[in-house]
Amino acid sequence: MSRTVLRGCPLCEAMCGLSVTLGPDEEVLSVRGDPDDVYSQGFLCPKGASLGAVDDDPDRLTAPLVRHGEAFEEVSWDEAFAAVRDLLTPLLSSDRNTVAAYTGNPTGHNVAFSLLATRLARSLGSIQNYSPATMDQLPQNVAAAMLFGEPSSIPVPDLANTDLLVVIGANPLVSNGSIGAAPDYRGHLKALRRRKGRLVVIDPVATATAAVADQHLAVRPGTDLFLLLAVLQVLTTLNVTPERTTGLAELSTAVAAWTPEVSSGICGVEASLIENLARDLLQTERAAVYGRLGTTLNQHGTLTCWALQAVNVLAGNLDRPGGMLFPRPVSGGPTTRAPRGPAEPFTVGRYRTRVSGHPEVLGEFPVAALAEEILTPGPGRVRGLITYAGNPARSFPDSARIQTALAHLDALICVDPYLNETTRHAHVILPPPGLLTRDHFDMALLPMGQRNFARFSEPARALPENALSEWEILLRLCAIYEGRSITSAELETELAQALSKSIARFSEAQPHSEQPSGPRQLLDLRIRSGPYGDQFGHRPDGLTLAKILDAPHGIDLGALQPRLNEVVRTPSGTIELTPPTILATLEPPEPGRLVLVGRRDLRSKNSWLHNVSPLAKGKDRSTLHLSPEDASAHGIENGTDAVLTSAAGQIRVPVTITDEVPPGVCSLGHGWGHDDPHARLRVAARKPGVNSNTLTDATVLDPLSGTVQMNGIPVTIRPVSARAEG
Ligand SMILES: Nc1nc2c(c(=O)[nH]1)N[C@H]1C(S)=C(S)[C@@H](COP(=O)(O)OP(=O)(O)OC[C@H]3O[C@@H](n4cnc5c(=O)[nH]c(N)nc54)[C@H](O)[C@@H]3O)O[C@H]1N2
Ligand SMILES: Nc1nc2c(c(=O)[nH]1)N[C@H]1C(S)=C(S)[C@@H](COP(=O)(O)OP(=O)(O)OC[C@H]3O[C@@H](n4cnc5c(=O)[nH]c(N)nc54)[C@H](O)[C@@H]3O)O[C@H]1N2
Ligand code: SF4
Ligand SMILES: [Mo]
Repeated sequence: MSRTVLRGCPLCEAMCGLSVTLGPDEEVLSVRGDPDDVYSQGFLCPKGASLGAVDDDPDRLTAPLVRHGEAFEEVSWDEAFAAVRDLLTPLLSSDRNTVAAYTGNPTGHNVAFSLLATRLARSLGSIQNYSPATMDQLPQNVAAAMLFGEPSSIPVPDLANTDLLVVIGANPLVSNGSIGAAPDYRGHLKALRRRKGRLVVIDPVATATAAVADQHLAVRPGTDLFLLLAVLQVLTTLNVTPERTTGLAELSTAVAAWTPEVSSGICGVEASLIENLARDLLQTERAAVYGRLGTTLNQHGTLTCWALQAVNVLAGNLDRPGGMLFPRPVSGGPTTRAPRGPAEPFTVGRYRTRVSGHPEVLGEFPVAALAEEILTPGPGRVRGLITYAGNPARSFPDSARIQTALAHLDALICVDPYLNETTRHAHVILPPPGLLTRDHFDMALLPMGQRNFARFSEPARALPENALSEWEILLRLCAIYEGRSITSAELETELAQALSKSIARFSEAQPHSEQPSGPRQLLDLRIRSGPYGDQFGHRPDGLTLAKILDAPHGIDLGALQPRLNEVVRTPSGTIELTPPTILATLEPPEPGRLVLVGRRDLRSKNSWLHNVSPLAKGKDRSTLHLSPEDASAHGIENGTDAVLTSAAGQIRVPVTITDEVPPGVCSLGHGWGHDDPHARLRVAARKPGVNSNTLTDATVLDPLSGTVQMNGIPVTIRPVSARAEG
């Protein structure tokens, strides 16, 4: 007998609702889009369709591993946690800051982690916190904090209603979008065209998204800030009167010199096109400017994100239907309830890294600093590292150095299902069970969705014998960090009590949960006290987790609505447009160099889906895209190898010649290079690809957020044949 289970997809930010059919032996027979899903209405992509294969990958670890020399031994969970305790306790009891934590990307798709993140960090009690934010969206968070007073308040484009969508440095037809993702992005763009709306893509590369755009502006890498300053300059000359703002006069002064003519010389986009863009944004009632990694991963990331949102504000497109809107997440968030007191100005640098003195930003240090924190001798040197769902050996800048650092640790504990390029250095690997065995709720992603909705998925499969849920693994780690012999059940009770106490501070009702224990209890408390919640009986029609559980296709909570009054949390109570002083000393990037930018692939997710057979099929995806002009200037032929050199390192990579990249720009995806003989990724090793982060320089950062420049890396290129071997 087969049975069908509905599940939220945990593989990207689009949050599709899937329908998984299992056979009598719990084998996955099919994965389809759930046509009745309130959010995704049947959409699915090749990754979602492979969800069963992801879980059934024979290389997935099923028992904890402890390393002795180069060899790993399978051990029991008790033995594994005893090993973790023995490794960490001496470090933690002498200096807690000698143990660092890195929280990788998949934790954002994991409700256990979302609910436990704060406690894990508090239990560890170390300032050494790292995450992909400093190679992803931290510039957007810092810009949101500067403008709106709350770092998590990043608005998303209202795709369903906009008439002019400007996409800067994002490729949603491949990435499915991010911080504004959507199931069936292509369908949204087709609908935009049907209602006579326009799509403008600003990207150095003629991407899949640029290919369907009405206009593609091929900006020079790393110069979007200058283009956006010119858009602001034009807008300030058009007598705009943005509501609820301060600092417009200071902004006008700061951008006065950045006319379209001046900026055009830097960004390579014609002055008249910049001028028209500004006017169109102002004149189109429903217009949205949206940016992602092409705007963040450069030396001016924060200023670029600040300028982008300032354009939305000045053109009257923020907090408007069809413009940029702030979702209202069902499990609540920093702006879904009244403020607790007067707003504090946004500050960074409460503490700094030991070696280079990088300031803390939103409680984290730059990933670019971790290697030197481990490798530089002296008091306080990082000697222990815990990774939760991360692969620094492939995702971090300057791969050679971070790999040396990983090998140098006295304690590396990895919560990860694979023996990969990072975890091969681990002293202990704690593997969570498959994605289908866990509760799924997109707690971290609902604040970035296209509609407000709620969907909770129960496990599709039972937990295998001897497996420990990720929730349980994390609770047991908390107890070790805290040096307590406390059971997981006791810790759960503590967590629920602490959450109830904090809810009681803003709720008149008596917080209590109808869910017995575990993640569901905490989630129920959040939902009931959240913006649609039943407020523990005060609003009987409101939501509880039980009601959401009864609606496996999801509960639609409506289109995104204006909510600026709730969102703005600055000390002045207005959107603060005064530009940061650093704007006065801007240096454009050096022109005329060949630069490397990143590229994503539909059947991939950063570094970790390359071992899943159905997703690994097809031709080699890890090739360097090079323009015909640059190829012929350097004597490089299609399909041959070239040697690419940067300040950080050198790689040998096969070349695909394509006019999708303009002269002066080449592109290569990250997360490849599955050639480590100590990893156990048998499928990925057949097509290992090349690790682009060998070339990423860990010393070039956006000073306001500590985010590393991963796009626009200066490189030189030569054919392999120019010297005998690369
Ligand atoms: N299939 C797939 N989907 C994914 C992922 C994946 O690995 N694979 N990863 C997920 C993750 S973690 C994230 S954060 C998101 C990222 O989502 P996106 O940001 O949409 O993804 P990218 O493909 O990196 O898009 C960045 C774009 O910026 C362009 N670019 C580079 N430099 C510049 C520049 O200086 N200026 C401008 N204007 N553009 C520039 C690049 O050419 C590229 O098209 O995707 C998520 N979705
Ligand atoms: N050059 C360059 N580098 C980049 C980027 C770029 O555009 N260019 N993008 C950056 C961005 S946006 C991001 S988000 C980072 C991603 O950086 P990371 O998060 O470090 O890298 P991933 O490849 O996503 O690694 C995910 C790890 O989690 C494990 N994993 C998967 N599912 C689970 C699970 O359910 N539980 C646990 N415990 N583990 C799991 C996988 O086995 C893998 O080891 O990479 C960054 N690096
Ligand atoms: S688009 Fe994203 S959420 Fe939807 S099926 Fe694909 S990977 Fe899953
Ligand atoms: Mo990311």
